[in-house]
Amino acid sequence: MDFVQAAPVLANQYADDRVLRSYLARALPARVHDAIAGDLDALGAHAAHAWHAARSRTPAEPTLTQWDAWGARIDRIEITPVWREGAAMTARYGIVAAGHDTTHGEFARVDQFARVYLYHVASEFYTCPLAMSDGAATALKASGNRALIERALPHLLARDPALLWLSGQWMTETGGGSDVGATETVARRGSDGRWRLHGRKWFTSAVVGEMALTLARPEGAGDGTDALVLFYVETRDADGRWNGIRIDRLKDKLGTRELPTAEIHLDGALAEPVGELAHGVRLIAPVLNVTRTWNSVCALATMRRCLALADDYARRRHAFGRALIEQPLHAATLASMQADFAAAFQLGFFVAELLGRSEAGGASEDDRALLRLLTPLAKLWTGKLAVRIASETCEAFGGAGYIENTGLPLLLRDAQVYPIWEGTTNVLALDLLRALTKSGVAPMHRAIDALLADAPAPSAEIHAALDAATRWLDARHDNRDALEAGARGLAFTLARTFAAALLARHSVWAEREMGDTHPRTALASFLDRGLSRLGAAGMPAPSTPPRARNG
Ligand code: MFK
Repeated sequence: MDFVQAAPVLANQYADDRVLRSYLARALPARVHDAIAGDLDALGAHAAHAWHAARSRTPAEPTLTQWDAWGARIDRIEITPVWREGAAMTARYGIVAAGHDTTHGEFARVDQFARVYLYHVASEFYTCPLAMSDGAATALKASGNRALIERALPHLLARDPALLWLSGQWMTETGGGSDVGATETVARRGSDGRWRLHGRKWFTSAVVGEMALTLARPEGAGDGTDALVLFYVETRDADGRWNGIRIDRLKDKLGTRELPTAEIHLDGALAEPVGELAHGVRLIAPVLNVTRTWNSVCALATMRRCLALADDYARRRHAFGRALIEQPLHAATLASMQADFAAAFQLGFFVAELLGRSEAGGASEDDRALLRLLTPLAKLWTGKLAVRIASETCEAFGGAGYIENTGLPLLLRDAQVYPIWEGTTNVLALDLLRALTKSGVAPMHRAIDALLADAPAPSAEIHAALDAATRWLDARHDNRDALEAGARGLAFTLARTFAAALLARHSVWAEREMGDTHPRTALASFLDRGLSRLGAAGMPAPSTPPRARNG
């Protein structure tokens, strides 16, 4: 008989996830934990079932039909079977609604992001429009626009699939991906007093949504970011026809191929300003910060999926006379991936805690400053880490990791979106500098002092890394080019340092309350690789542009 290798098996992804369960046991009061555990268990079972179901069918992709048989422009998008289940799953488990539900007070966001984390991979990136819907709900609330709040929020936060709306966030244009100030879409106000939008949006994820928030420049307004206005658009009119929107094509992407990301033209789309007729980026910032937190949590979900598969496989696969997990080098490789994940998990969910506390009105000034500082840090670090862990996971399966229908290459391709979506690593490192100009690094010092109060062992190393980052910043405070050139190294150092402090605090709790030494082991492995990344990837800024070779 030819040998046939057994495939990896996923267990219930809630029951089997020590890091998630241990975190929730510490972070949530028992009453909240008990209230949500049933839903988390069901989502964990769904995650395992969906993984195995996906391996036994041909992958599906959305399709666009632009014309009907008679030549009428219809722009109909057929979504995939998993996406067709998305509204029911979202409504049933409150994947968006839970974050805005006041029942659990400041813990609403931890509750919600635990759901997002368990649902994400199984959803086949249905979480992307959910992230934007959550961002839109958050931005509309912040705008105080009563009419739009009353119109859209009952749909965005619906727990009935028939009422649920998805929202897009249309920012990216051909001339402005990161540089949103280069937006060319024009807003014209007609004699009827209504605004209509004209222009091309180049990356509109979730064009199948019922609404979108988008930026446009009123005709005659000046250049740059400040003149942009935030508009609310409903994608279809009362008869179900497109609202002055043409779908040019669906993107041919490296990954996230179940997600219908489109290029569109706005050709007189009726729109309503969300707030003042300027400062649109400031008004859309709540969307950015919420979707960046979704990005972090979804990156964590991919890491966890990779580790669950690699760990299971390492127990099934034998080579050189023993299971892979018994091979010291393979075990050490998996352990270091697990340690990075355990630290990043603490950071991603700490941001969720801060967001929930801030929205419930219980945040201190330091909490708000930390939320602003840690949101880009968590996003940029988890994005990069997900790609590295997905790549290592493919390698941990040897040749099988390179074979499409194992599902493993998909994890790697999909992971590559995390460092790109919602701001690249560099954009986020620069956003960290923007946030530091407001609060400085002092809130991080105070928070780390508090986190380490009970965790004496690694505290010197963590304090030393934060002090070095502070000195690095002080030495460059009047040299913008040097600050920008080293912003990545600074960002990775601060992310790793804060995550280490969070993991240190958690490890003390886990050992004392649960007799669980796993977090302490993870922390030791994480610290082994050092916290500082100052100077890494910080290429000096050229003082003059490099000269063309033959020029
Ligand atoms: C499954 C995972 C879920 C993920 C969902 C994925 C959906 C995917 C769809 C997309 O990828 S959508 C496109 C994402 N695009 C970006 O993220 C844009 C990247 N560019 C930036 O983030 C720039 O930093 C930004 C456009 C926000 C700002 O650039 P500017 O033109 O240099 O703006 P400026 O003048 O610094 O800031 C304007 C105002 O916004 C300032 O406020 P004030 O007017 O009060 O001074 C800033 O402080 C404020 N601001 C900017 N970023 C902020 C912010 N405020 C709070 N938080 C921030 N992050």
